[in-house]
Amino acid sequence: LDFSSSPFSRGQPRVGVDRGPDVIRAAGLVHRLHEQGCAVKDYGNLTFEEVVVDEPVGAVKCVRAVGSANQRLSEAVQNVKRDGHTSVLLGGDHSLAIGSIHGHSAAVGDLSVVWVDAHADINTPLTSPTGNIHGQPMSYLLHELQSKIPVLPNFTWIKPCVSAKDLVYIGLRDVDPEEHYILKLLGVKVFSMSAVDQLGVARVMEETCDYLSARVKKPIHLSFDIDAIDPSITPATGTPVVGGLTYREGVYITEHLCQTGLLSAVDMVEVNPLRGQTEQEVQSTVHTAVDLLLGCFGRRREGNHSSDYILPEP
Ligand code: 5AB
Ligand code: MN
Ligand code: MN
Ligand code: MN
Repeated sequence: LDFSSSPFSRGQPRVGVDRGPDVIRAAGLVHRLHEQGCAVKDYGNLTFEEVVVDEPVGAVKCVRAVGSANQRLSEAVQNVKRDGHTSVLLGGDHSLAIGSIHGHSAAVGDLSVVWVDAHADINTPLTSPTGNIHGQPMSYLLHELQSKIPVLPNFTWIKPCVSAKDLVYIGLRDVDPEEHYILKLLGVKVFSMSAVDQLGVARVMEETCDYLSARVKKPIHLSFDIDAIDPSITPATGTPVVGGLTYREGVYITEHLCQTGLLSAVDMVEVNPLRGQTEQEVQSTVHTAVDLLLGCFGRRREGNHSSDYILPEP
């Protein structure tokens, strides 16, 4: 596994989400992955060009900064994938999925994307109610929306690289009307929180993987927004929404995707330590993010042991 972490927050207005990578590291992520037998290379935090003048373009905020940071990130992810490793992105806000998914696809070709989030993040620059790019990343990446995206400064390098049929959402419960229209128009597979309630998480994951591997088995990109989990467990995030996934449902999703053997890149985004009311709220959020990542890379709740373990003789 190779980490690209991106202390980047300009895809949304709240301070602190740029500190996500550092608090996730401080919780011992790399050490715990080592302990479970993963070879981990941590590239440290990417540094981004400072964009001083970044006036809104139409209603969209921080376009130039988001565009240039994601271009940098895309190159980093491409290098990781060309070296044959699994890419892990620690964010930062969810606008970083643009560079992460773009870079992943540029290196390996067609992908399946599993987007776990309270939100669909599929507003176009022209439908966005807030102008925040963390609510828009999927719109830049989908082939089917290409004709709806205006030319934006520092965004011209982005090539749409995901087909609507290769995208599955899990956990949605706060979808803008324009986003709902787009999801229906493109026929995107969505497991909202209602579907999770109805089917249970095990069936949701079975159907997700059946759906994605119906044609060919493509590498999976998991983009996990921590606000998918219920804010009673992960309150330290910028746009919490009640009624989310339980800790166990979240971990089950990661265990299941790990077992497909197809997990090729993972984003863990929107952890914002400054949004916790107490240290306990921050720790609960960060530890959940760590456990979700451990689940992606082999941790099982039944227990694990290495294949060369030998029982000690008396
Ligand atoms: B997040 C909203 N749909 O477009 C918008 O946290 C919220 O990455 C986006 O999922 C939330 O601004 C973005 C209202
Ligand atoms: Mn979200
Ligand atoms: Mn998101
Ligand atoms: Mn959020």
